[in-house]
Amino acid sequence: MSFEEPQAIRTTCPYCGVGCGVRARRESDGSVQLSGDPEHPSNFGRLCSKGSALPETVGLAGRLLYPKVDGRRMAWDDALGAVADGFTRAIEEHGPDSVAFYCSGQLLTEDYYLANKLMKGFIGSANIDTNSRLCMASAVAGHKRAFGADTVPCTYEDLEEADLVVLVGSNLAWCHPVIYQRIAAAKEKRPEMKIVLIDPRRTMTADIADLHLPIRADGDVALFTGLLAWLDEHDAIDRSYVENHTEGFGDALKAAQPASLERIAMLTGLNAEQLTAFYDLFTRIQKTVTLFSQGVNQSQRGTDKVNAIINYHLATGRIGRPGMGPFSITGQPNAMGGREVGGLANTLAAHMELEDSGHRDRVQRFWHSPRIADKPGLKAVELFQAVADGRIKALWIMATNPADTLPEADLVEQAIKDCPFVVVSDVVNETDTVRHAHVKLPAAAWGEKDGTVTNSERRISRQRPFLPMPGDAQPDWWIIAEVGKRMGFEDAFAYDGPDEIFAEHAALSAFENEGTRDFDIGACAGLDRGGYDALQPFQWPRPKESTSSGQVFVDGGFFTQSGRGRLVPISPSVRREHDPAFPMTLNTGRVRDHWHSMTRTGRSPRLSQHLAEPFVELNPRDAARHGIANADIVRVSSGDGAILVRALLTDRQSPGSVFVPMHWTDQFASNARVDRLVPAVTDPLSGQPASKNAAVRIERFVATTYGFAVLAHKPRNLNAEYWAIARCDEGWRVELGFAYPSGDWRQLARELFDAPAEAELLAYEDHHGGQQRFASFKGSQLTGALYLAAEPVPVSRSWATDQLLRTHEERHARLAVIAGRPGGDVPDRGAIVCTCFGVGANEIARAAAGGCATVEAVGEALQAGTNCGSCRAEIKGIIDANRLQAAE
Ligand SMILES: Nc1nc2c(c(=O)[nH]1)N[C@H]1C(S)=C(S)[C@@H](COP(=O)(O)OP(=O)(O)OC[C@H]3O[C@@H](n4cnc5c(=O)[nH]c(N)nc54)[C@H](O)[C@@H]3O)O[C@H]1N2
Ligand SMILES: Nc1nc2c(c(=O)[nH]1)N[C@H]1C(S)=C(S)[C@@H](COP(=O)(O)OP(=O)(O)OC[C@H]3O[C@@H](n4cnc5c(=O)[nH]c(N)nc54)[C@H](O)[C@@H]3O)O[C@H]1N2
Ligand code: SF4
Ligand SMILES: [Mo]
Repeated sequence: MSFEEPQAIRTTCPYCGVGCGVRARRESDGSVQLSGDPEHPSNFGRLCSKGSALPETVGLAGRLLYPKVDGRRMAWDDALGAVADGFTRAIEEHGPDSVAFYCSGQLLTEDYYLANKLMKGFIGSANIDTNSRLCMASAVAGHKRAFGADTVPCTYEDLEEADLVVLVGSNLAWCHPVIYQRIAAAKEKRPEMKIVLIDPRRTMTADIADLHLPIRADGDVALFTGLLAWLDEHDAIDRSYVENHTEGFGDALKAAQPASLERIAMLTGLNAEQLTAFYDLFTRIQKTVTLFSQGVNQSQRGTDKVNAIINYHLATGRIGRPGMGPFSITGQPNAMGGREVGGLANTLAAHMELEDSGHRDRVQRFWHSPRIADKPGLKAVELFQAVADGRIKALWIMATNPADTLPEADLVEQAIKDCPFVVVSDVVNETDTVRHAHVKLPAAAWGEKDGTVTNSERRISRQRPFLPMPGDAQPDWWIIAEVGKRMGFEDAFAYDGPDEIFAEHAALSAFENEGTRDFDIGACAGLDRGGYDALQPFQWPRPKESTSSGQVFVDGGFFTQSGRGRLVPISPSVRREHDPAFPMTLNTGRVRDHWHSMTRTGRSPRLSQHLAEPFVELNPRDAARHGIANADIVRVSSGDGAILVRALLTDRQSPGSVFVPMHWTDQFASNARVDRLVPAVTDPLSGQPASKNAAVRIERFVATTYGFAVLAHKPRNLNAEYWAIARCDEGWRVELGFAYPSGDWRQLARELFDAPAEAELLAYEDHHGGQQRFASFKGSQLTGALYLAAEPVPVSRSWATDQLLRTHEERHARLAVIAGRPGGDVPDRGAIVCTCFGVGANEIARAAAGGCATVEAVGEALQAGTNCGSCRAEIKGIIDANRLQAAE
């Protein structure tokens, strides 16, 4: 997938926090060519399935192209005036705390800096929070407690150098695939390297793990306080490091008691062998990195989990040295940049503290601002509660989709609907949030926008445009600056480009710093447009006139008052009791090929093939107890609501717990927004919601009829209790479930196919088996096929979607579409595993049965897994399953 690159633009992938460098170019026919940037130090040319499919997501269909006020297209000047007026009026009538911004780690640093400057320095409220509250807030709070600053101590090289990598609450294989691949490659080179995975589910990441601990939800605090006690008992504490560089060790150790293996086993759901296996590895192996993600942060005790991890790293001195440290991996492309500019309601720009009057004074002097917020603002969950109860009169949402992704999503959506003035800046025309905005502002999208992002390892990289801005779209920084100017702050928001904002941000990081604050990129303070355009990826800190290596905490050097790293006393947690009416634990998260609310990945046929509908993963034992079979539709309900999703039975899932992905919204399914079920329980320190441990019950949804359709055009309406829609090549695929026997299936087919009454429908009806099938053609082209059955429709999805790509000249070819199964000469690919080359599970299984015993061999035979490599773990799973089958 490489291409001649002389005119390619070097930019950064807009998805995850790995921050891969990308080379992209727009061809004369408008198509986009793209490959990994071999020179970018985060990925050295690699890309995952999502990064590789970026060209499929940059089309203009569905884009928000013009400003709209109350549904009417407006000129920018009018729309910006409406926003400034709306906010100014609310502030005049109800004070600065009656307005709020809700931002996102998908904004660029420059956008984020300005939003924060406008709210905290000029409006004078700290009611600006971001989706990073749902993502990184516990890590931030934990870092501050331990280090006195929000410093991430590790780099990707540390992961490669480590002899032991502990992955906690991270599905790295799917969520940070390129880091996963870097670790997998390091392990292949040094097979003695050990990997431990701590996750209630046996995810694809377990593929590289030497030890998987299927911990009970939120058992982590007990596991890690137990580790601290064990290290003490086994003389594995680095006494001299503890003495010279830390404080609080004694109290932390005391709080960890009692820490008998029996007790830890009871609290974690693990057995003594599993515990000792892990504790023993950690005791023996010095060079250890603990990488953690949302299984840690998104918890009622998320901050405690973070500190329990940092505690054992401090106690063993395994921090600030190559191959060692606690590593909070970031989710969004610019989660880190958002923290740097003080995007959270309780922080100030450049890693300064809102609650420190000296810091407030300094920032105000630097900004020459008329005022500065003097108390922390509302954190995301509280912020939307304040919207709900009418305290917030004007709300501006930028680059995030809270109606889908905040807990108690139905209440959040209602609050947005009821808010007197809502502005949404987005790149798409219709999301579950955008649909309620009074003012819709079209933002420039990835590929069009220009600025910087900071990845998980504190590396700042440029995003550069290679596409023109379509319609009236404008970059977020420009939109914010124009509103700032119209609110009366002309001078403070007069910028000619993102380069000027970045230089100001860099200057603030160095302003009166003198080494007292971790975040210092003073070396960039004097950057001009040329320097900004040429900026190479670099790691902070990078103070002025320094040759800093970008390393932190070498020999201590923490940012606490004493300069010591602080161990925090944490007691092993007590299990939360669940309501007997909702006996199952709901765990939520991500899949390999979708991104959040799917506004981008949902446009890609390639990415939509891997998992094409919302699902619940459940253990076969739980399924049997509830009379649920594979592919049944399941109702998952909590005290807050209910959703309908497809059953996926797997022993990767522990009994008693189910997993539902966060991705499906009202745009893609009838009723699958999982945050509808998640209660607004938050960590008391960080305010981060506990998105991974809700109490639910499951039951089989009794469908009288199931349907599956492939369609050349997106249907206008879908009327079924259950539906889910996904892109496929040259069309759409739809899953259906009906609670009531409908009358007229033929009519339904016509509506779905958008076929006029006179158009011929090919039909097949088997009343005994309850099967009905319809197809319609335009010339030799299939326009729609609908398969209905009394049970989940047994038609190969990949085969059926392929029919949209074929011509069907002969009548028998058309009848084959109705027959709904591949002809003898066309093998069925099965569910698509390798999205880059469209290789299905059946093809891989056949290759495995035919003698391909390794992922490499399958790659040679089918190309599968040879581009981005994101599917390699799944290919290995199929090879292993084939081996087991052969052995039986
Ligand atoms: N494909 C894809 N990649 C993404 C994203 C995406 O949407 N799609 N989003 C990006 C973003 S913003 C983020 S924040 C990251 C998130 O990346 P991850 O945190 O890796 O992803 P999640 O699937 O949210 O959750 C990780 C794991 O936590 C486990 N877990 C749940 N409860 C517990 C627990 O109590 N203890 C432990 N130890 N583990 C638990 C879950 O079973 C799950 O496998 O991914 C980023 N990358
Ligand atoms: N149950 C549950 N809930 C979760 C999570 C979970 O694991 N479980 N994870 C949480 C986490 S970690 C996160 S990060 C959040 C993510 O949740 P969200 O941020 O709400 O999800 P996205 O779909 O990424 O929303 C981004 C929006 O910004 C728009 N957009 C994209 N680029 C731009 C741009 O350049 N400018 C503007 N103005 N708009 C743009 C997109 O079209 C989209 O509408 O979800 C959280 N919610
Ligand atoms: S790992 Fe994939 S999604 Fe993440 S930055 Fe790299 S290419 Fe993008
Ligand atoms: Mo996130």
